[in-house]
Amino acid sequence: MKKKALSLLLATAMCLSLAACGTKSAGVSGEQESPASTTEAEESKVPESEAGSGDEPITVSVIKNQNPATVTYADGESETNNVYYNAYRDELGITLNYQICATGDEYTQKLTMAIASDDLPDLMYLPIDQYTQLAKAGKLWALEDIIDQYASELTLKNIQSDGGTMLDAAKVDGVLYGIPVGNAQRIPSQFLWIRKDWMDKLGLSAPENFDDVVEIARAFKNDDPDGNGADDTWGLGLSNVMSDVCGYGTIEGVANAFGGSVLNQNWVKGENGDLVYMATSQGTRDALEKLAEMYAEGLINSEFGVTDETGVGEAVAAGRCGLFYGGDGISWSYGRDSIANNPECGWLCVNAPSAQGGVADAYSFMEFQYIYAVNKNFEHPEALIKLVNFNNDRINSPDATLDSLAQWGVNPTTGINQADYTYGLIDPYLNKAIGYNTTIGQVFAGELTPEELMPEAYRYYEGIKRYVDEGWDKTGGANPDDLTAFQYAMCWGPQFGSWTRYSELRDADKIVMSEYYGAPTQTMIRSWSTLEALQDETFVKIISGSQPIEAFDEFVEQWKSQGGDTIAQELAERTAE
Ligand SMILES: [Ca+2]
Repeated sequence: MKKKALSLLLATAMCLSLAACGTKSAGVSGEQESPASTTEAEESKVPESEAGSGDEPITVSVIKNQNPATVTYADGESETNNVYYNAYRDELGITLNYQICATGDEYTQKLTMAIASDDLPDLMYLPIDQYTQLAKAGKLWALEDIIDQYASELTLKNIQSDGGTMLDAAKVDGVLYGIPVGNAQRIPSQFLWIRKDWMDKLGLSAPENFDDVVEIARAFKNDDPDGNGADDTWGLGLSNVMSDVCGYGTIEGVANAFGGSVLNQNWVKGENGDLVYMATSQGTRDALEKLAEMYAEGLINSEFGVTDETGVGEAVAAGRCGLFYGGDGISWSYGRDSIANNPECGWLCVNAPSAQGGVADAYSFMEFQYIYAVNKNFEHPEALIKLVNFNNDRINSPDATLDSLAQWGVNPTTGINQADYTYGLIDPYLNKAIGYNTTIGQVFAGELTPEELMPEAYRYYEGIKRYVDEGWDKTGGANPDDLTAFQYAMCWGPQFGSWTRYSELRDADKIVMSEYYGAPTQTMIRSWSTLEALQDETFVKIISGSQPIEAFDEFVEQWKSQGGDTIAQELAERTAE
C-alpha cells in the first residue's frame, strides 16, 4: 500500500509540473462509488443558475484564517482593493465579504461563536474537527457533484495531485464536504546536515551508519574543526523539541536510526495488528539510550533542554554547530546565514543513516488541518470552485509566465506576495517541490530543456546552474555574493539538494506512512497536551541523564494509562469503519 501511494504521488506530481501531460481527468468522484453518494445525490443537486459567472453578481460572506495585520498591501491597496479581490468581483461576479478575518485564538473563538449561534458565513475555511462536526450536523454542502461540474481540468489535477489520498481522507461517512488544504506526505525533518568543510579538514567521510555519526560528533566537539584554538564547537546539535517536526536539532533522525520515531502523528501497525504510537516503541527507547550516552560524553550541546530550534539555528549561523538533524529548507534560513558569516563554510545533506548501516526508514504522515467548505444554506456552492479555479489559473498554471506570476504572485519590485489576497488557494507544496526537484534534475540530465520548466522552477534552475558552473556543488559552499544560488541548490539541486535526498528515500521505499490522519479522536482532544508534555519532559530528562533509561518504561506505562491506550482503541475503531 505504501508503494502504491508513493508511485501515484510521483506520477501525479509529474503531471502537475509538465505541460505535456494532457490527459483528461475522470473528475473528482471518478469511478469511486462512495456508499453514501447515491443517497446524498438528491440533497446536493447542483444549482441550475450560473450565478457568479459575471452576469449575476453575488456577495459571498467568508471566514478567512489570516491576521489582517500581517498582510502587506501596495500603496492604495487594501483587503477590499487588490488584484484578487477586484478580479473576483469584475471577472467572476463574486464580491467577498469578510465575516471573520482573524488568526490564532481570535479565529478559534469567533468560529466557535459563529457555530454556536448558527451564524455561519457562506464559505468557510475550517479546522478538521469543526469541519467534521458541521458535516455530521448537515450544515455543509456535499461537494463531489459540484466539483465535477465546475472544477477546471487544472483544479482537478491539482486537488488530485496526490492520487486522491487527501480527498479520501476529507470524506465524512463516505461523503466529501470540502476541499482539504495540506500535504499528502509531510517531510519529517530527519535529514542529517553536516559541515562539509569541517569534515574535509578533519579527514572524515560521509557517515554510513549511526556509529559514524557519533564519530563525526566526537571530532566536531574535540578536534577544533573551526581551527580557532578554542573549545567552542558542538558535537550533535539538539533542540528541546522532542515530539514534533523541527527545522533544526530534532531527534527524529536518531530515533529513525534505531527503528523508532518521536513525532506526534506517527502510529503504525504493530505485530498483532494493533496500532502502536512510535514514540513508545523499542526503537525510540534505544535511540534515547544512545543519546544519553552521547550527552554524558559531551557530544551534545549541554543546554539543549532549554534550547529551541531557533537556538540551534543561531548556533548553525554562528559556526558553533556543524552537525544536526533537520528539515529540507536549511539553505533558506540559518544555513544561508552560516555562509554569509563564514565564506569557508560548506554543507552536506544526507539521509539519516541507520544503526545497522544504510539509510534508515523515515516515518511520515498525511498533513491536513484545514478544509474549505460551503454553508448548506448558501445558494451558490459553485462559487467556491470558481474561486479555486481562478486562483489555480494564476498561480499553478503551466501557462503562467514570470510576468504573470509577478502580477498574481510575488511582486519582484515590492517583494509582496499577492497570493496572500486569494480566497481558496489550493497549493500542495509537496507535489510542487517534487516536481521542481525532478524536472530540474531532468534538465541537468539532458532529458528536458530549461524552457520546458514551470516558470518558478526555471528561476530556481538558473540559480542552481550558476552554482554548478562555479563548482560549488563540489564543496557545498557558496559564492557569498550569490547566496540565492546556494539557497536554491541545497534545496532542489540534483545530487546535493535536500529534495534529491527525499526522492532517494521515496524511490527506495523507505518512507513509512502513519496509519493516523485527519481529525483528532475524543481522547486526543482531551488528553494529548498532557501526553505530549509527558513525552517532552521524560525524553529531555533521559538524554540529559537526570533520569535513567528505565524512566522510558515508566513513561510508556503512564502514557498508556493516561489516555494512550484509549486513543489507540479509538484509532483502531476508526480504521475498521
Ligand atoms: Ca574551536
